[in-house]
Amino acid sequence: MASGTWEEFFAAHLPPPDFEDNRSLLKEFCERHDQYGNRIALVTSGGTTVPLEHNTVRFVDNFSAGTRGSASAEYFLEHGYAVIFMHRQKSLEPFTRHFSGQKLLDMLDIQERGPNTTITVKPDSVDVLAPILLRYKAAHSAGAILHVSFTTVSEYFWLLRAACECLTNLGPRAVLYLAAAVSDFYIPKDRVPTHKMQSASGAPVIQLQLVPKMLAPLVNLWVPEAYVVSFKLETDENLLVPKARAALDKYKHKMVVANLLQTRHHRVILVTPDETQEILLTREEVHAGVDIEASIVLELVRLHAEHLAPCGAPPAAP
Ligand code: 9Z3
Repeated sequence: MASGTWEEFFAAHLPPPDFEDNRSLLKEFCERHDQYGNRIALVTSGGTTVPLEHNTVRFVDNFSAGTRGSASAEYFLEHGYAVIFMHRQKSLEPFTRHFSGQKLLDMLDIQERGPNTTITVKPDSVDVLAPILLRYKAAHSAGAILHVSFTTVSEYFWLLRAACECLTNLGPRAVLYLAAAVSDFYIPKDRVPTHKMQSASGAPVIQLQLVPKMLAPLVNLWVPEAYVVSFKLETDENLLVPKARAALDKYKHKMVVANLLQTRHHRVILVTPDETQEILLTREEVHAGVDIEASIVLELVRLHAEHLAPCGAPPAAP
């Protein structure tokens, strides 16, 4: 089934309730960093949902834990970029990603002596916690990171377009790193029931419609000068590079990071108009907890600097 246009999608879906607040935050953040000539990376992260009911009990989800986006955001900060971290609510976030589950509580000791309770970090955990805490504090006290969150696919698109509108003034200093796993399908609003679907009514027949490809207006209209990087997720190796290259040919942006669901944490392929470059972690590196995102972002920062060089911009901060 053919998809509607992106204009029709925005016309049919109201902006989320917190949209104006987020738009003001994005505007302030971009204007402040633009003033200083900083580079900004918009990192999208996590999966979008497609609600099956307006009062949503059930939804279709896109797979993504937010590992790629949250780790990459940290590396962009390390390279001197300001970061807009646009993420699925409750997916992994920069810095706190290191302490998911019970990890943080396991690092603490508690002593109860009479009315005084003291909580301390276990001596052998200080070495783990300190460097992360320092980087976290530095990023936040410098106002270098802004978090905005989405849940549904339409919330994602409203935020993405608003972020682009604010980033467009930065021209080529803006990087868009679109790692979020975005649904290709949705249910048109007028076919979504208000209340929870009842099993007594029998098995529901749900027809999904194609989401319009937002990369086209994004690259051509919203941020025509930005350095745009999209991600291609496949499960079949044979489709991976051909589909990544097809996307690059179609949308004419700067890079597609291609990855397979099964191997995404230790292998990616960077596809640019000029080359196809594989990044592969060794077994030892995986074991030692090396983030593949460090290498992806390093290469991206290098290419972005090359792209900026003709504009006379200084190289990225180390
Ligand atoms: C990705 O391919 C990301 O690398 C992952 C990261 C979602 C695999 P995790 O968050 O996983 O570390 O668990 N993102 C893009 C997925 C996507 O929706 N791509 C679209 C497609 O493949 C194009 S924009 O068609």
